Amino acid sequence: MKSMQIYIVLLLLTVTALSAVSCVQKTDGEGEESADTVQIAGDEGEAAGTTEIDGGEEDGASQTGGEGAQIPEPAGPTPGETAIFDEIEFVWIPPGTFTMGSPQSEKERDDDEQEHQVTISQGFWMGKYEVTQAQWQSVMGSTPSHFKGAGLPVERVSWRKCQTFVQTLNSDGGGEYRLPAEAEWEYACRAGSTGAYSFGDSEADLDNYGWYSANGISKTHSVGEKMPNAWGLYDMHGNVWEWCSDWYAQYPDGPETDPTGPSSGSSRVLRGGSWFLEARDCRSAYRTGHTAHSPLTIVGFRICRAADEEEHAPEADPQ
Ligand SMILES: [Ca+2]
Ligand SMILES: [Ca+2]
Repeated sequence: MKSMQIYIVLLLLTVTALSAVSCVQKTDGEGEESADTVQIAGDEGEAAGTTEIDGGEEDGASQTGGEGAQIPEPAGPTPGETAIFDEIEFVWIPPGTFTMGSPQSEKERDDDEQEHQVTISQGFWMGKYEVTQAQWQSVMGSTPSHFKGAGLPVERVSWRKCQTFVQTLNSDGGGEYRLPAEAEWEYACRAGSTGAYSFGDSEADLDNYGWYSANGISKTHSVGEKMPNAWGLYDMHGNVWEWCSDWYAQYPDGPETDPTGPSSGSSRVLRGGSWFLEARDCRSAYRTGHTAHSPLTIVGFRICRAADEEEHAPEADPQ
């Protein structure tokens, strides 16, 4: 009986050892990723800890160590986890419910920021940075920006041109890209925060997080130079204003789930303020609209990518 137990233990050890070996071998395979493999630093010197994904294949299991996991999300990626799709770096935005808009007590708020509850039912990927001129050049083959520099955010791109950018990326079949809905933008900007800015209410601290009229010295700046928000998104306050997919209008009354704005309108939503604008225009809740065909040197964008099936957390009920 005892020898039988020893035999089973040995058998288990052998199986464990063999699966460990096969796991290591998988890591070497082109484009093949085992469930717990994280490819670190490709030849372009990408940030360590980034999950490299090609052609829409995703393992969704990059382990970042002991921290995180405030939200139990067994199946999907964790909030703030990053991944690269089509050479653009994204951050995972988890599903959740938040208060969109600003309270009456918020300094210098506008009337179009009525507070209402919004639920984002599906996690999604959002661009970690504003789309750069290098990325625009690579997809569109053009250099429309007024300020020149590969690492600068692209500007002088109309809402319609940004749709063409998204459609071009999608036509390559790598994934489902889109502009963020306005609610997704604010939800991601806040990253759980409730103050005027993602870092709190202090205008004085904005200098650490964004380029605006007081520190922007009348130009755009390379993406990612300031501090990110809690989910690792950069330049959500300032640098270039960012197009959202919605028509601009007053918010409807009452709570909403996955809102995408009205079905028609005369201008598209801009969010986050810019190098040209005052601090109040960089607030998380601040919103305005601009005509879809008109490019400006203060306006750029970032894109989102829909989650693959297996990335949805099981709690995220698609209505
Ligand atoms: Ca921005
Ligand atoms: Ca406004």
